[in-house]
Amino acid sequence: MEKICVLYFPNTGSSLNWYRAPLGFLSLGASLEEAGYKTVIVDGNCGKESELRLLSILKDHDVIFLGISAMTGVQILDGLQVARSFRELKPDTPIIWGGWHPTLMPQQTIKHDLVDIVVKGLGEENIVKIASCLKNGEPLKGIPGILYKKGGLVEEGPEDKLPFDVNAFPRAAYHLIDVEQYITTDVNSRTLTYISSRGCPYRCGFCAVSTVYKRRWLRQSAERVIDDIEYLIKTYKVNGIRFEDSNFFTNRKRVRVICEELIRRGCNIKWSALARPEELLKYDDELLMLVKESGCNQVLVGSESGDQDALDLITKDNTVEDTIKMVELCNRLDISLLLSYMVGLPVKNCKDVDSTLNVITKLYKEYEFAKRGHEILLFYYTPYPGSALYRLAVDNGLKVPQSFEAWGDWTLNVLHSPWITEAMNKKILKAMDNYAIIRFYVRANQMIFNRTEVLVKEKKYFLLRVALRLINKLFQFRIDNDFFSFPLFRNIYLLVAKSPYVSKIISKMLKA
Ligand code: B12
Ligand code: SF4
Repeated sequence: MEKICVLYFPNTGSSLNWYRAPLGFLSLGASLEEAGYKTVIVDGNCGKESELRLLSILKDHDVIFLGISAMTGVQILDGLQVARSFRELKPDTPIIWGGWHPTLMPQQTIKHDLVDIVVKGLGEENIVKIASCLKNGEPLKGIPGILYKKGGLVEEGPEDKLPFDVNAFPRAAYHLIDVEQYITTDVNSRTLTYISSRGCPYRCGFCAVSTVYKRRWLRQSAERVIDDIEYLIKTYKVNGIRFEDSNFFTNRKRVRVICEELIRRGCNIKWSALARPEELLKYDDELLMLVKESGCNQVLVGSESGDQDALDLITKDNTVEDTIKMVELCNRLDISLLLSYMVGLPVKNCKDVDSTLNVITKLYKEYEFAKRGHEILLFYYTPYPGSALYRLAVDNGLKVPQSFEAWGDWTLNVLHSPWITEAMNKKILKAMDNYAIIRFYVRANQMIFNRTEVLVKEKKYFLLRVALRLINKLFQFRIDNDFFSFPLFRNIYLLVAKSPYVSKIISKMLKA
């Protein structure tokens, strides 16, 4: 029987709209395949079938290892559940954990019974070395960036160095997943996710990226990026790319070549990417027009807070005004925006809450958010391991989980800031509710009217169109008048968001 490597990407507990390809595993899978190892990826986000698929694969194959990825939070719990079943089926096969959480808390992670090896940081090179040792029955000694158990003790390999050239990694192995399951209508009717760089040169105090990547930004060349995108267009008929880079716009020269080549090669796609406002604000008009012309139709910004003291505390190196200027810029370019904010930072008198809610209200009212399809996400500040602010919070008495498993409950939807009063929290929850309703209307508006030309033309959806137009008028009235009580449409939102039947019909319609 052929020996295979199995990679399991645990369920993230996210809604349908956040459905993305497991890019880390596509990259690991490509490296393993290049080295001659047959690799299977199972994604726990693809419904009940993934569990059955995993079981049948395990029954029919000899497995070299099971690899599991985990961000801090619910992925740990789903990953452990799968690891438990795996251990029963294949008690002698090692279970390797990697990804953000094991990288940030390796010592605690390796202590768990269902963890045999921890890989820290980028896994492309070490996973191949581990596969080779396991397949040939050789010791793991000397492999950099890993922790493993031997005779009941934990051994650690030498410090791993960050790779200097991510271009050397083979192209992400999209063929290892059923790509159709990951096509969304995010930025165009057939949108797929892709990443063109790793890491980030900035130093935001709440974020672990700068810790893991030591403030380095590892980028693929513009040529490599365009070749990959052309491949995705040709192979999967993709017409939209969502770049998952922490910062896409950092290097102007690279952005220019990517945009020029997208146009020159006639790629004809729409795309979205993450940006820091002050980076884009420095672009000249000609480059901005190129960005727009090459298909950029959405920019995602971590605005984080509407309070300057909070932004300074998290060393965002950005101002509240930068976000507002960014909104003005995107309105001028007709590019939609997704702004992400958080409240509950450890600032004096919790003043970040009011300032942030005020800025969001101002943006909704004064900058045509609904009409332009701009969206705002509001989260609680959640201290994540590996960040400077986390260390500060722990020093100041923050109670953090004491085991790998316990980190499974650490999510953005739970308030972790003891300094937020109950009254203040009520206000935040109400705002979160209102923004969720607003986001639903903005999205429905965008998807039905702007992104799916077919639907707009089809007569049979006439009534749906009229209904949505009316809902949108009402919703603008609500924003303008701060009127969110009587949440009739919230129920519609919940019905659409939660009912698998309704969301199935909607996604079918949108893909039509
Ligand atoms: C896409 C994404 C998501 C998607 C994930 C779905 C998917 N299919 O990928 C969604 C939207 C669901 C998501 C949710 C969340 N995310 Co997120 N997400 C990202 C993002 C933007 C890209 C991830 C990615 O694809 N990277 C590209 C691949 C190539 O890199 P990689 O995943 O790191 O994988 C490499 C290594 O980590 C390693 N590796 C990974 N897994 C494994 C497993 C094994 C066995 C081995 C050997 C190696 C290995 O090798 C891979 C190749 O080098 C990153 C930021 C970023 N740019 O990386 C944030 C990021 C990972 N998310 C983060 C956070 C905080 C979250 C959320 C908590 C909240 C939020 N606001 O998004 C939730 C958590 C959900 C949960 N607990 O389950 C943090 C992670 C912090 C942490 N401590 O975990 C990041 C770094 C963002 C940040 N700047 O803080 N996220
Ligand atoms: S929040 Fe974004 S810009 Fe700031 S360090 Fe993290 S990845 Fe970089």
